Parts: sequence; C-alpha cells; structure tokens
Amino acid sequence: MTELARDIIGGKIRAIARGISLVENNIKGREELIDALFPHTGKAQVWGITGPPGAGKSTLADLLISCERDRGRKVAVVAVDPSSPFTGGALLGDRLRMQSHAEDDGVFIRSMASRGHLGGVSGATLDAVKVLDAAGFDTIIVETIGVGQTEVDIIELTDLVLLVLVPGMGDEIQAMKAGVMEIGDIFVINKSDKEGAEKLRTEVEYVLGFKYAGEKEKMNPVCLVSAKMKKGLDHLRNEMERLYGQLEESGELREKRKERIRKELLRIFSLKIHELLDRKMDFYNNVGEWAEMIYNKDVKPYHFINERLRFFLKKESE
Ligand SMILES: Nc1nc2c(ncn2[C@@H]2O[C@H](COP(=O)(O)OP(=O)(O)OP(=O)(O)O)[C@@H](O)[C@H]2O)c(=O)[nH]1
Ligand SMILES: [Mg+2]
Repeated sequence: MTELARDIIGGKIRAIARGISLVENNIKGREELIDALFPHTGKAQVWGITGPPGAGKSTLADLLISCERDRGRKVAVVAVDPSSPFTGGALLGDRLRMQSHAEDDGVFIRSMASRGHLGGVSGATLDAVKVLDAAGFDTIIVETIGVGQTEVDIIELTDLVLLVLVPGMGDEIQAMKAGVMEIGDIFVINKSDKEGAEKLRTEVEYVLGFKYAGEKEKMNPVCLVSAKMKKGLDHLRNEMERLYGQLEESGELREKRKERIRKELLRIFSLKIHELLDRKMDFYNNVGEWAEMIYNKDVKPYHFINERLRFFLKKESE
C-alpha cells in the first residue's frame, strides 16, 4: 500500500484532499489508490441532496453537518458542479455555504468540477466518495444541482436522496410529474418561511398520492423546512434516520449498492473498451479515411464495420 493510501485511511486531511484531486483529474495512480482503499469502504452513509439552483441545498447541508457533529459523527460534503466550464469559479464559492465548519477536523468540504474527461463527473464523484468513506467519514453528503435530466445521476451515486423544492415552483411541479418525482426518497420543501410552502406540500403529496395509490404507508416523507431559520430539522432528521433504517433492514440498501456497482462496471468497461479502440485500432487517425471509403461507396458500412471488428479482435487474441 502506498503512503498516500495509508494516510487517507489514517484520516489525514491533506492526504484526503490529494486523493480526491488524483481522482478528479484522473491522474495516474488513481486505480491503484482506489483498489487499495476499497477494502476499507462501505461503512459510510451516503446522502444525496439535489434540487434546482438556489433552493438552499448548501444551507441545508450546513445544518445537517451540525446535526451529525452533535451526534459525534464525522461528515464530508462533496458539492458537484456539473457545469463549471460555463459558470467558472463564481458558483463554486457560492455553493460552499458551509464555512462555519472550516475549523472542525471532523468535517471535510470539497467541490468537484466536471472536467469533461471520459468517465465524467459521476465516475470521479463515486471514487471521491470511496476516498472519504475509507478515510472514516460516517456520513457523506453529495450535493448536485438538478431537476430533470442532468449529467450527474444522483440516484446512482448515493444511498438516499433528499430532493429540495421551494415555494413558487408550481409549474415545475407539473413538469416534474413524469420523471423528477422518482428521484427523491425524501421531499424537502425548503424556504417554508416564505409564502406558498403549504400549497407546494399539498401539490407534492397529491402527485405522490398517485404514485402510491392504495399504499399510502409507502409514500415518501414530505418535510417542511426552513434551512435559513433552522426550522423543521428535527422532523427531517428523524425521517432520514427512519428511512435509512428501513433500507438497511429490508436489504434494499444492499441491492441499491450492488446496482450502483453494476452501473459502474458497465461504465468503466465501456470506457476501457473505448480507450482500447482508440489505442489499438488507431480509430481517430483512421476514421477520416474510412468515412471517405464509405462516402465513395467503396465499401458497405455495416459490412465494413463488422470486418474491421473481426480483424481487430482476431489480432488482439493472437
Ligand atoms: N428565505 C429563505 N432563504 C433561504 C433558505 N435556505 C436558503 N436560503 C437562501 O437561498 C440562497 C441560496 O442558498 P444555497 O444554500 O446556496 O442554495 P443552493 O441550492 O446550495 O444553491 P446552488 O448550489 O447554487 O444551486 C441563499 O441566499 C440562502 O440564504 C430558507 O429556508 N429560507
Ligand atoms: Mg449549493
């Protein structure tokens, strides 16, 4: 085991930060590091917080950090910024609304930018969570922006998701019926100090009522919160605990995590095959010429592709 891996397992903050940078930038040594850390993972609870921009996700995360610290648990927050090429660093600063814990060794806060490399931010975030898990954080919170189709699939990254909604998004709720309501395990209506929170709760419960027609006891919790005023936190925290306990007891957590590994395997294998294609077939150097041949009707497209593939695989196995 490398010194870096040992220091991460020992909980050394600088090593943890370096480990995450290594993962984020996909630097050589990433795979060895994750493999070394892997036996030490699986202990942390991994929470997702997602919702539209400015919904109060970071403010809420900040409060949850305090709750966890009060219970003697170590907490890490990873804020994923899927669009940083466009928003630059400005948004990142804004997202880290958790500075009150800067001095606390039991708290680690980090933002991750999407660097657009293959494997993307989801792969990097999953590995960053592994680093934090191995480092001994009891709770890991992953914050992502998103309503609807985003690059980062929060369900794929975490055990349980809080979807943060805010009053005044009635139209969005209409649009959400189809997909987004599937995302949240717990629905947090934040900014309940503002007008319209009760109305939103009714709307959300109405939509969930359809989803769970006849099985009301299975309906997701809907929690009214004001992160700014520190209101509604106890109820939310109790629901989080209750749901997590259920997940553990029913075996669902195990299944979720296996499903996460299945998706990860698919992504990594695809990635590696893609790399192989590029390296061994010299795809990008040849593709222009191949396109020319197809354009000129010198060859038939599928026949040509299958021929090339057979040739490549044969050569590989020799
Ligand atoms: N009135 C009110 N304002 C809130 C509440 N929670 C957060 N805010 C404010 O909403 C703004 C955005 O809060 P953040 O916590 O940065 O929201 P976010 O969802 O993390 O934002 P992004 O990460 O940029 O998407 C800040 O000005 C907060 O002070 C709340 O409960 N009530
Ligand atoms: Mg934020």
